[in-house]
Amino acid sequence: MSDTPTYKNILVTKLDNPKGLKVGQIQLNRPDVLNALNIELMGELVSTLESFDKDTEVGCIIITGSAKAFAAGADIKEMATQSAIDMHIRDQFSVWDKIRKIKKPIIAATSGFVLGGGCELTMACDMIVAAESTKFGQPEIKLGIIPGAGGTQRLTRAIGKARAMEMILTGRMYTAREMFEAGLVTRLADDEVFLEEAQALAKEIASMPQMALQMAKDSILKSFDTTVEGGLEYERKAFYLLFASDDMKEGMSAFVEKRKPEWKHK
Ligand code: DAK
Repeated sequence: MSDTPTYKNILVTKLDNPKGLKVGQIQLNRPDVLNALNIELMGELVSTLESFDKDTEVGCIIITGSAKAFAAGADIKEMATQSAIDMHIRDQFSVWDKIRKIKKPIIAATSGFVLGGGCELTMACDMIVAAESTKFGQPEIKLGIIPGAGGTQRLTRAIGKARAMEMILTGRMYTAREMFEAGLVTRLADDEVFLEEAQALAKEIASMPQMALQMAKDSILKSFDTTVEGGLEYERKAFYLLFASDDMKEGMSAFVEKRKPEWKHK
C-alpha cells in the first residue's frame, strides 16, 4: 500500500499487487452526510480518476464509501438553492461527464445507501461489487426532480425498461440481491468482506495486459451507443490494433513456449 496526495473529501491509496499492476483506490469520505456528492468531492474524485488513468503503476481502480453509505446522492443542500440558469452558466455538473472518458476499468465497491447520484456513480463505473447491506435507489422523484447523471439511460440499459421505470417512478430502495438478480450488480458479497472481494477482482484485472484491457472496456462501452453492425466493426478494428502491441506478441509467444507472459503494458 502506498500513499498519494491528501484531499478533503476522499481518501486515496495505491494497493500493491503481487500479481501485476497496482490498484488505485478512492474512498468517498464525507461520513457525516452519508458521502453526499458535493461539487468539491466530485472535483477531487474526477481529478484522482484522471491521475490514476495516467499513472503507469495503476492497472485498475476501485471507488468505495463507508459501511453506512457508498453515497446518498448529490448534495441536496448544495443543489437546493440553485436555479436552472445558475446550473447552466456554472456548468458544475459537467465534471461528471469526465468519468466516462477514463480508460482503465473502474469497480464500485458498495455497502449501505447507494442513492440518486450515488447509484449513477456506480453505473458510470464498469462493475459493481455489492455488500449484502447495499440499498440501491433513484429517489429523485421524491425531490421533484429526475435522475440527472445517467440514471434514466444507464439503469434502463442495465436492468431493462420495466424495472427501471418502477425504480425511478417510485423512488423506492432495492436490496443488493434484487439488483444482483436484475443484472446491475456484478457480484454480491458478505458485508465483512465486500471490499476485499472487490480488491481481489481489481487485482486479477490489474494483472492483465493494459492495452487489451482498455480496448476491451472501450469496445464494450461502444455497444451502448451504436448498432450491432457498427459495434462489430469497432471491435474488429480494436482487435487488429492489438496486433501492434508488444503484449500481443508476448502473450502468444508465452503460450507457445509454455511459460508465463511478462507484460510490458504497451
Ligand atoms: N445531500 C445532503 N445531505 C445528505 C444527503 C444528501 N443527498 N443524504 C443524507 N444527508 C445528510 C442528512 O441531511 C443528515 O445530515 P444532518 O441532518 O445530520 O446534518 C445526514 O446526512 C444523515 O442523514 P439522515 O439523518 O437522513 O440519515 P437516515 O439514516 O435517517 O436516512 C437516507 C438516510 C439516505 C434515507 C436519507 O438521508 C435520505 O433520504 N437522503 C437523501 C437521499 C436522496 O434523496 N438522494 C438523491 C439526491 S438527488 C447530475 C448529477 C447528479 C445528480 C443530478 C444531476 N448532473 C450531472 C446533472 C444527482 C442528484 C441526486 O442525487
